[in-house]
Amino acid sequence: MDKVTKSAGTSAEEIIEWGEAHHLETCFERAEKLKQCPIGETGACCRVCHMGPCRLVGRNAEEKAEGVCGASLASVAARNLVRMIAAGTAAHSDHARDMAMTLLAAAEGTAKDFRITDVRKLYKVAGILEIEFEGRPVNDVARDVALKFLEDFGRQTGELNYNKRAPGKTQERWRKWGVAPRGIDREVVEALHRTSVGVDHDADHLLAQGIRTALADGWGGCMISTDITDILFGTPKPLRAESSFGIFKEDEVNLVVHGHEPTLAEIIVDAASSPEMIEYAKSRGAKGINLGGMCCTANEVLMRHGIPTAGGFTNQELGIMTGLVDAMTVDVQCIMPAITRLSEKFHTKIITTSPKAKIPGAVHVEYDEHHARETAEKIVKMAIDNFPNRTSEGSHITRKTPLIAGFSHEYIEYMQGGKWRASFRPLNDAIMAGRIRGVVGLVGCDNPRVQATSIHKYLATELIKNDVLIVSTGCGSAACATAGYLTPETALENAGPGLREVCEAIGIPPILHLGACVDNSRILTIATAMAHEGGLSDEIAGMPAVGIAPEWMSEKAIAIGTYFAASGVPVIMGGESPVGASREVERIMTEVWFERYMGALHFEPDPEKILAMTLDYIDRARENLKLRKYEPGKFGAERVLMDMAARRELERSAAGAAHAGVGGISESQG
Ligand code: SF4
Ligand code: MSK
Repeated sequence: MDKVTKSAGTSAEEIIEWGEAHHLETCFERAEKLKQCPIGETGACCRVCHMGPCRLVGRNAEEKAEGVCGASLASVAARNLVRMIAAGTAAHSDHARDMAMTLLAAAEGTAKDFRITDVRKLYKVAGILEIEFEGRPVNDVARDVALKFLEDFGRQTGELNYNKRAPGKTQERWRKWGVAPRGIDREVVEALHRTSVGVDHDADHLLAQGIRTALADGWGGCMISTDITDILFGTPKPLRAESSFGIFKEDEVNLVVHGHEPTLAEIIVDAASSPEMIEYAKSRGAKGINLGGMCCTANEVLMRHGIPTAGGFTNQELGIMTGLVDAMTVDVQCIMPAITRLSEKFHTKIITTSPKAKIPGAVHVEYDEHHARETAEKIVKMAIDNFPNRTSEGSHITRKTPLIAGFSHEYIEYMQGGKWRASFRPLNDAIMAGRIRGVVGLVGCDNPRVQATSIHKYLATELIKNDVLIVSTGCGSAACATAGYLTPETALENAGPGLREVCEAIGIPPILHLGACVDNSRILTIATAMAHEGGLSDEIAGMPAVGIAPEWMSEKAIAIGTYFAASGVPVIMGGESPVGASREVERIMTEVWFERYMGALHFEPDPEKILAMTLDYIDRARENLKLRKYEPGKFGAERVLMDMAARRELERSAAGAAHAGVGGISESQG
């Protein structure tokens, strides 16, 4: 795919061009100026000790090259990958730890601004963790859940609590190959130990620890984080919202929440809508307060409150260049330090909030869960006070696109049968009948090294045309949102005949936005539910399902890709392979992992090849499961899907429907 423009987003590209005309540099120019080191890019550089860095290059490097210590290219490349997995796992899991600490503080009454919002989800989680909940005070149950989760971080032996959520056969594979994760911190520490100078030198053995660490991320850190966030702030259900740069308002205070952690952002949502704050904003000349999001903090508040999103990773500098952002709070992960330098050219205040992350040039307002409201109000006031400093500088883009987000595991189950018949049966049936060819998780970052968001858009378009249902998270969702793909109309216009029928019957888009990066855990539990439902594979492995992160850039994406591969999903990552220097490591991650787990981790820069590989994996899985051969427009017999009206009718007639915790699409509060 030619890189025609820097971004495939129309508004993004307009801002980039405006910035170039005004001599403002962004990641796009820096990516052009700063070429990747070809040795490091392919995993052939080792710098774990000071006899190096050793660059293992040259003809026949695989057979001959060795570092000063004698390390082979395979062990160097494997070590590099395992270190990426460890860092990605640490990022998600440290976030999860903070969520568990917040849940504990809320349950014990020391974090007075937080409470249990979704008691039903709390009870569901308590049930999985084998914690008694019937007849007990909610906060007691929440405290026990938080403590049980915290055990997962420091456990030395045994297995993570949530390993048992995976299908039995998936667990058996992990035990057979010795990769069932024990404790989250233990796996990260052991990965770092084994990849330090002079320890583990067997590529396959090293990569097995990579898998164990990544599984601690997926079935540990990510899943814990998703569940606690749902318990504290509510399990998402579909809502309408908006995306792109037109979400910023000329006459209101624009405050952006950026990063990954939802805790402070949730309280900011509340504070910004308080009458006192709105009155204060008016006293400073604004008509109101407009909250917007960026990256995954955006996804968190979008999923639960419909707060509009300005987009994903590569949009963060562009948002500032609209000239309309009065303040941007940043917590942790995927925050470009360049935003503080750029903000100096505008009036935007960058506010760091995490005790773990400071950026030179930013104002630091430290958050802790015991004083959340105080901190949130201080930040909202700072944004308001900065509104009068706004000048006419900026690109002032007004275009925005509608979207529907908020598809949790629970809602997807509900939408297939209502409260009383919630199940994954209709989805499995639709796959078996060939109406839906397969399912793809289209996830991960957007990246200035390619035409940003273009590969997400290309694959989304082609996959739904081929009757593939897409579930998306993170900046992949933002890419689809800003392109206008997260609406039911997209199914009518672009989806193949089978997928279109399913989407029309249920009233859903063909791309379901499941949340932030940590919410990839929702895909794991959905795949597990499909396995339990029957008719397809009885484990995650063997499903007509593929994971794709076409523009990934973060170490977290490598951890995510690896935990999907080890859970039984073939995964294709875009871009050049970070272990491309070693054929042996690539062989292990594809052939050996496929034999053991029926998952694989491929790296493929060509979007057309990614598409072909994906459809091939799906069709081969269908064949192995002896499902009807996929033919567009030709379907086998299947049960009739309940449409929204039929579902409502069923609920009306059922006793106790008033207590239903999920329902139809609601309007955003954003
Ligand atoms: Fe070089 Fe070995 Fe040190 Fe790596 S560990 S930098 S290969 S000497
Ligand atoms: S924010 S990890 S750029 S998806 Fe979750 Fe986006 Fe990738 Fe960060």
